[in-house]
Amino acid sequence: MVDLKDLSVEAKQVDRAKAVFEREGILVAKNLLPAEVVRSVADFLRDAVMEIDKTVRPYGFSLQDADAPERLTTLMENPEASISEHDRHMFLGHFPLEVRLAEPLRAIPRFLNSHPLLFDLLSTERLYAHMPPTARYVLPRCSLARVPLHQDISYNRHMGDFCVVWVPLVPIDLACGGMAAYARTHHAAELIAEHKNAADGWLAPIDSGSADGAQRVVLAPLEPGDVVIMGKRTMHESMPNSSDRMRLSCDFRFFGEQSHSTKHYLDIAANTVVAPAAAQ
Ligand SMILES: O=C(O)CCC(=O)C(=O)O
Ligand SMILES: [Fe+2]
Repeated sequence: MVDLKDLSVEAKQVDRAKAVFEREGILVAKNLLPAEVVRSVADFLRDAVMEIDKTVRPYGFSLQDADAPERLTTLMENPEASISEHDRHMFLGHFPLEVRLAEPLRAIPRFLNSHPLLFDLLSTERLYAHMPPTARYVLPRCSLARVPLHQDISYNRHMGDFCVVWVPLVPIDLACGGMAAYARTHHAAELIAEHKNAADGWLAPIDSGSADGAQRVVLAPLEPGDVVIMGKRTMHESMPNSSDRMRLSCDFRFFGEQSHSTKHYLDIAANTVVAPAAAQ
């Protein structure tokens, strides 16, 4: 049995953190992000949820209603409600592209660029981040909006080696779930059976039988300021939110100078988005 404690290291203990990351393929870096960085991103995303609510209201309800998850499900299953792809994606818990590209989210990569941890984990002197990052909201009592069991490599075949950094922006516990991940799966092959997105936009779940159940760790509790770092092959999935709180999180994919990407990425030190060669 792997326990959350086995994966957790104070962020300032960089050498210990690197040893855990290399051994387990999952690291919970405790107290990595300063409170003001987390707060600024959380406030920005909370305001963005209010904007999403404005798109929902013409359908006769609000994201703040107790039955909002059921109302959203009914709405999206109604063939007569013509909902654009943009809105559908947003109603499934994703923040829209303009939010994900906005400057306030860059506070997180900017801080990480000032801290030794990711440089050490990736053995690099320069840090890059895939653009855009992902940001998600999960409504209270919502079991939709869950990413099925996957490895990030299957969603990011355009990058060489990279690590995933998952950032909770609210306290995560067993009720307000974050993720569960499988330790020591970071050297596994890519396990996806078929590379085709389902109607909900996700790839079909990989078979949990590919890993030993005893290696599964529910990554809770976590405090704002803690981050989860995983390898590109580490198996993981979302947990439901059965609490009366909204879950807010964002996730980034970082790579170093020995790696590459054929899509847009952020050169963090230069604060510049680099476009793929063909698009320049
Ligand atoms: O936020 C989630 O529920 C899933 C996140 C995830 O799969 C990731 O950060 O790679
Ligand atoms: Fe993922």
